[in-house]
Amino acid sequence: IFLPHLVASLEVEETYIMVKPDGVQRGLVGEIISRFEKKGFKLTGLKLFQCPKELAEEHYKDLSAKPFFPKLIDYITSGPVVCMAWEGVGVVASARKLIGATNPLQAEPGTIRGDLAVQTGRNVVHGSDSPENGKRELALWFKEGELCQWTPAQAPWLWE
Ligand code: IDP
Ligand code: MG
Repeated sequence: IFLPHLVASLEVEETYIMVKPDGVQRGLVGEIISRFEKKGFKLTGLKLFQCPKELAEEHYKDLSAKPFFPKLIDYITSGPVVCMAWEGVGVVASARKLIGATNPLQAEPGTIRGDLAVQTGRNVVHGSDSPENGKRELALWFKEGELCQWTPAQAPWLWE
């Protein structure tokens, strides 16, 4: 049987991608999911979720000393977010490229932030910055049993 994608399984990474409350309110959920879907990464988890304050603080704990931290927590908890797990070889760095620079005015056209946002404090999407943080964040945002392992029908057309 022709399952060449299994050969690359050792290098497979996971990343936590989240449509932030502004992306949900602005009707950009489908557009944002579509960027990762069309690229060829594999969706392994997806839910609409109202984030509690404690979780937002834990997720962004490395930024807790920053002056904008309270506003960041208000922003992330201001409405539902869309939590996603995406899997693939090199998905962590590639997703960061698809997302673009933190400041949307500096993000390249063609990136999500470059195309769809104008302010750092309303930059519509989150993506993990390392494979380690990918694992850490997925464990924070998803419960046991919420992620789904499957083989896309297009596997042989994505992976040689
Ligand atoms: P990233 O999301 O591109 O990884 P980080 O530096 O990790 O950027 O910051 C996390 C989030 O905190 C940003 O996406 C943005 O929502 C918010 N943030 C970062 N810097 C600022 C700022 O200077 N003002 C307001 N919000 C900020
Ligand atoms: Mg970050």
